[in-house]
Amino acid sequence: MNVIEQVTQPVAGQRPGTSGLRKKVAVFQQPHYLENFVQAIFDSLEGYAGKTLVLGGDGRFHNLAAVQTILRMAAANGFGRVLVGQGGILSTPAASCVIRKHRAFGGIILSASHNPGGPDGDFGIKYNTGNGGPAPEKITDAIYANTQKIARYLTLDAAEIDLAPLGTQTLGAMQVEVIDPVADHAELLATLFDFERIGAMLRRPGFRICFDAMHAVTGPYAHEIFVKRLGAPAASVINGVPLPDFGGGHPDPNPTYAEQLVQTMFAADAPDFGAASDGDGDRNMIVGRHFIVTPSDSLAVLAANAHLVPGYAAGLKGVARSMPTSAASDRVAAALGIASFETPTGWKFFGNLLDAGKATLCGEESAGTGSDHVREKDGIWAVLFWLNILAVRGESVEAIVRGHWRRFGRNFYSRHDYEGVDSAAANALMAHLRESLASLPGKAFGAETVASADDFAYTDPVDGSLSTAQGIRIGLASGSRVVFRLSGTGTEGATLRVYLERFEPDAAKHGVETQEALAPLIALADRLAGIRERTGRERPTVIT
Ligand code: VG1
Ligand code: CO
Repeated sequence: MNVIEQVTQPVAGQRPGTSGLRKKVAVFQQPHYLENFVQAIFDSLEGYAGKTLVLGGDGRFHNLAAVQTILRMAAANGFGRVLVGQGGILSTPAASCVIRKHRAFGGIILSASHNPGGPDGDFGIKYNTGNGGPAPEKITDAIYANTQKIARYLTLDAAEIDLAPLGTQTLGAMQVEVIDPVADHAELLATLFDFERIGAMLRRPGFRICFDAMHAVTGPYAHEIFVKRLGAPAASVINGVPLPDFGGGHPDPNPTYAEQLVQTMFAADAPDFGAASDGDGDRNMIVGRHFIVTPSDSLAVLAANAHLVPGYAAGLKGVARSMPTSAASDRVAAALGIASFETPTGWKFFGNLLDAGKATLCGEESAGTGSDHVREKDGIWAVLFWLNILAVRGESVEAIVRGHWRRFGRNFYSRHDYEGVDSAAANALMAHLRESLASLPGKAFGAETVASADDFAYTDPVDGSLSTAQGIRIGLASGSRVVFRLSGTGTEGATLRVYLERFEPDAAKHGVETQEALAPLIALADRLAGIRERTGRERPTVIT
């Protein structure tokens, strides 16, 4: 079988964002586009000859073609073995688990996560290192630099691999092992949670759950774990068949896009517990009967109840959250006497803290929670964590969250997204904020006074690396805050994210509706940044 050295030239715009490279499918289908990026990944690595690569994706349109391309390139570049999920499928947390368990050199995950799929949708690719986590900025910067000077890539003149049967095939000198995408992950999760107790709860007549896989990758994982292993009725999983276009939906588990789940959970005969996950299975949305749990609160509740869960009963080393995530988990960490960390947005920043044993739980306001069991956020893990807590405490989701607020106070929190905004207008808005930072402290806006204003910069406490320009933070004298960021995962125009947070210690005021509780902050954010004027939008596209 012949290795082909294909001449190519750089394509502009292959800089990885918050989580890998994401573009429209049509962009990825251009000649050499995917190949250039994959070769740029390999060229940024050293010492992989003869080693194992993990490969899989969320099953979206173009997944299968991309898997075949990458298999040929991995063989031509000298990998010894590829572990590929059956049918080209691996959820992001499962890929992380497989990399770690089989001590692979690294892995390539094909996903644009929560972005829509299909021929007109998005595709994505990212590289994870041997710890199972997303490549740190040092590597993504090197990949990007390689894409700008690439002149050739290596591939193989070979037939396609059959991804249906489990087992080993050869491709040139390389072995391709088609693996069960669910088995390793399910086995790991079973070591962390009390499956007996959760199973007993799920099989109890009268207790019902609804898990919405959104026609994305978690369908098979949910069937295996919730239905087969834990004994929940099959009807507990909805939209459980992965589809290349996610059934035309937007696989982002939030109150806007997970409409069917929200309707189910707010019906008169709603189940006791509801959840959803995203395209690649790393996010989670938790819903009680008539009650939505915000992701920031979810992280705090998991931390406060971790001692009830077998895998975490020995205690947490620390809790880490991304900067825009609410400080609710910090309050729990303080009460537990453990460290809390504030990192930039994106899971890659948690890797060092987890590897160094500084943090056990991590979370982001964007519906991502995870732990040191893998190096990615993990949707099914978060659902099992909640189910374990429910099984032990025997209370409703709502009662647990309200009790949490009474004990720790409530961090009212919301994120307002303005999607598909004109890029120039969004950049101008951010530039204007950056320019005004120095003049803001001391300024009064109605009842609020600005106490601090900066552009978040993060020095990694483990390797000392510095990441700058990670979001504008406006801290108010009252303790409330507003954060502005531009999304790094979109493929069309810009998405402005405005994060709003206010702490309320008084339990008598915890029942106020969130948007109402945050109304003065919402108005302040608009005055500070000129959102409506600059974007031409009267209101956000999505509120979470
Ligand atoms: C978003 C979220 C961020 C998350 C990232 C990847 O990034 O805000 O918290 O880590 O998506 O999640 P951004 O740059 O668009 O704000 V996933 O599930 O799409 O891989
Ligand atoms: Co995701």
